[in-house]
Amino acid sequence: MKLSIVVNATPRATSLAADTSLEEAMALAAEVGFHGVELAIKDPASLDAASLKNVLAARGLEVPALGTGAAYAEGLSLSHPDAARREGAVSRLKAHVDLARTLGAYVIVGLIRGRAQDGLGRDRATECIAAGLREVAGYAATRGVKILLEPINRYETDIINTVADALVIAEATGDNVGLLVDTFHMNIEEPSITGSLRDAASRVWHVHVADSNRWAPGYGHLDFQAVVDALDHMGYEGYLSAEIIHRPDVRAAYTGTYKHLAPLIGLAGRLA
Ligand code: LER
Ligand code: MN
Repeated sequence: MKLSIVVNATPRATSLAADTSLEEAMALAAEVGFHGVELAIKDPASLDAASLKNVLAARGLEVPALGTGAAYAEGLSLSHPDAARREGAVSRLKAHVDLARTLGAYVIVGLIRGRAQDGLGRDRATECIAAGLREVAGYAATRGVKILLEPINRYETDIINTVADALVIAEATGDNVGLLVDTFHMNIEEPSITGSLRDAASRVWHVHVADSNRWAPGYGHLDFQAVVDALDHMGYEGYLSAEIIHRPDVRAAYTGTYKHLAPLIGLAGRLA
């Protein structure tokens, strides 16, 4: 397994990353020992893929995944009551796929799926999410890109809250649609975090790590040894990607994540 941390590739795309320049975040991630940075992006059109790739290579960092949730705040979602906004979400996701192809990354479908309570209700919202995902997955398949559907806890959205919910939709929408599981959401929604991981094993392609309070691993009461053991047992070789509140400060969030997780995945602690 490898370690990454979410960074803002466009300003304030997510509050669960440092509010610094991309350059500063990449420098700190490389210094601390992360293998990659997961990029939270508002609109990929504002990024120059080729120069981004060069900067990442110079730092020795991979990009496991692109985060797309900022589009929801712009009024774009796969389950928006307005068809034009749904199409806008699909177009935005296709732009992410184009960038993901250049960077060798997954594309995340998290909050961009929307909320049933935004107007369509559960059944119609589910249909629209599945239709949008199918279209994006088809576009992505011809470009060798994979999509990640993320179950998100009930306080952030009212649709696709559990690993089982996401698995049904992923299996119905494409061979290149897998799951991003997030320990913070699983701690709220799953009866057993390790049991749910095992149930979805073959489609768990990416993992967000945050402790029970959404601070860095080690600051709350989640058992990351048990999570890593379950992932190991499944043969998971992907990333543990920290999507966390950066408290008490940015450096502590980075170093705390690394110090807590590196020994669990057999990395010689660079910061020890
Ligand atoms: C996105 O990965 C996520 O986990 C959401 O909680 C962000 O709002
Ligand atoms: Mn997440």
